[in-house]
Amino acid sequence: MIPTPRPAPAHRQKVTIVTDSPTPTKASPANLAQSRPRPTPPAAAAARPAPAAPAAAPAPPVASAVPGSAPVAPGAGAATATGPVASGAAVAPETCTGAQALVRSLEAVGVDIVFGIPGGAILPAYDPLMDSSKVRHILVRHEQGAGHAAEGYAAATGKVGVCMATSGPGATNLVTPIADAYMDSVPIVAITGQVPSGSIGTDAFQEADIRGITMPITKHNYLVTNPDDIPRAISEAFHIAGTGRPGPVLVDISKDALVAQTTFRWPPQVELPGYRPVARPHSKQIREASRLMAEAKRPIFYVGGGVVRARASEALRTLVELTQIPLVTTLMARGTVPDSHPLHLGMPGMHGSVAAVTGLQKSDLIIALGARFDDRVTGQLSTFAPFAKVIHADIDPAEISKNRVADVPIVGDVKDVIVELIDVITAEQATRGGAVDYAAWQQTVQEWKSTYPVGYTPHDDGSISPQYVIERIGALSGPEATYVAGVGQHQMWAAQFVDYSRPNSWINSGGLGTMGFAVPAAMGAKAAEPHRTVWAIDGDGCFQMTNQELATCVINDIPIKVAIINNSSLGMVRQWQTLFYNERYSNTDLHTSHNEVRIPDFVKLADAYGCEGLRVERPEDVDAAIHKALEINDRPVVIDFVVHRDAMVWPMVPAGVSNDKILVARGGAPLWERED
Ligand SMILES: Cc1ncc(C[n+]2csc(CCOP(=O)(O)OP(=O)(O)O)c2C)c(N)n1
Ligand SMILES: [Mg+2]
Repeated sequence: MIPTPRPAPAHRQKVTIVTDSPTPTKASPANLAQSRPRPTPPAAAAARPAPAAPAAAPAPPVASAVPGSAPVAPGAGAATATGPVASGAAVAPETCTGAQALVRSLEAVGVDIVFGIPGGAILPAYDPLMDSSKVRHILVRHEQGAGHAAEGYAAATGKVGVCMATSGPGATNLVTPIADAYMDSVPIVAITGQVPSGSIGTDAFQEADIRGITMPITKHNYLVTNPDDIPRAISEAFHIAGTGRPGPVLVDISKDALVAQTTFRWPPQVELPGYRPVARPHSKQIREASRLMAEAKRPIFYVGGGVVRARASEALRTLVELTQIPLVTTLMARGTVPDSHPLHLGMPGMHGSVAAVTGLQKSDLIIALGARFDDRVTGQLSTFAPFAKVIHADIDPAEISKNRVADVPIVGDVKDVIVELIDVITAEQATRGGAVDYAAWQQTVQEWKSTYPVGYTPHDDGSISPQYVIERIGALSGPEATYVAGVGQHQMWAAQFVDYSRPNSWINSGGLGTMGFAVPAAMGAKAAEPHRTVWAIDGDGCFQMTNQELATCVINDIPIKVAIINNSSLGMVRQWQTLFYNERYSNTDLHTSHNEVRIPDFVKLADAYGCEGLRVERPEDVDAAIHKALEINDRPVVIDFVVHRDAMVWPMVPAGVSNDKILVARGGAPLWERED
């Protein structure tokens, strides 16, 4: 049976709240965008449009709470279904500027680091920021760096990351990281200055309708023009970003609101009547899921990034032990269950392991936990896992049955889902007198795993295999390190050849695939967790997009380690040209290492920034360079690993093709049993 995919629902979990935005004076496209109705998710109580909030919210004497949510520690709980609401101690009302109210609000929600760059419209906020003893501002070199750093901070800790920029170009430079955070459900709050409210809609200097621009790529966004609204907007923004399905929230504040006098009151009254992100999983659905698991002969856990965001890894490991069902972890979920676990089949998808891809493909029951049936996982959707029934658990109802119809949909925090499954299955096992026996299936997947391990063939010309470099970085740095990747071949190798066993130890740009993610995101992760070794495993192409943040790292004492996997080309694109464009290498040559041409010379560049720069060109020197990098902790280290430029990422399912057609090498498909 091949399931028919349903059309995608309108949109995922979003919040619509109207603030006291001024009436635009001009019908510019931007203004029209601002007033366009937002798509409403289907049947999602969490995303029902909320009524307009009053212009100025009266301050209650105690912490207000969003209905259905419980207060938790400030800044904490990115993935909890309930989360921080107007957290922080109540303070006596005090007269101050809107800018001071902003800084006090950030302090009150527990912000410790803001990544940003000042400019005209946000300038008033930077003055009181200088006096804050709680909020450390890290001056980046490009706003994109601020946004990815906020993402790295959030992904490493689970807390909400914060970035700040001025209006116009400052704000538009944040668009890529905001989109990135939206795709990967990363909780960040972006604060931008806006031109004075009286000038909005006039094409004023550095005016851009950033609220309109980011409407489709934020979970929610605000334009605040009344200083009295600043504490509420900040409080709500952090709550929305960090609860339910996490995501980015933008708070755009007009300059006059920052400059004007207000009375700062904390906690503010939160006005989110339509936002109820928590749904406890339905017990009937849990029982139904457990029944399908007991009946299945070839079940498999399809574990996605939602499990990481929900901090559900421990619970998941218990569920896996209890059921003895094999599992796969997606690109976003690496580390949720140790790669070394015998039931772990690896990563599914376009560059997944044969066992993981085929495990899903041949299963009769997929238990999807915090995963979204992304096209990179399913391949050609109509031929994906044709024999499987689907249990799909996700906190965002819009994800369920979006790409693949779920037989048992479960809306809820995936941690609750897992815990409740454990309870029900434990009780069932007690009644039945033991676990369901999946021995035949376990043996089958083990055979795939041992016959087709993810591996590579070293080149025999004395050059370095990129996979070897990454394997050694992982082996010598260990599971407590954090590994952040750019986008391209090196990203896939970093997902394949480092052994992950800790959730949050692997940070990458999965959904958007943003080149330039690694250096700034590693900076954010290291600033958040200075005690950890943080590697940016980057491509020579990606590195050239955001390496300016090495200056930020040097000046702010954020000693990340960068491994440039230098194949002198836009390797992933080149790989496609090799395979699908007759080896016609149109515009993929970067001239960063081959034929002794080094534009730029990464070692000199590292040196110019004040980093330690090293170059490695022979396999026998790889370990020594990694050891040296691990010993240097007073400045960033950049290693230019010059690798073979024709190495390719395998296995591969070509785009748009059935996962049955997985290739382990060029022209090489696995040899299946005849009946398969
Ligand atoms: C901002 C952006 N532009 C373009 C692309 C398309 N793209 C995907 S991978 C890739 C090549 C990356 O080159 P490099 O960083 O050297 O990594 P490699 O594949 O060589 O390891 C390109 C251009 C992208 N993902 N992001
Ligand atoms: Mg490259």
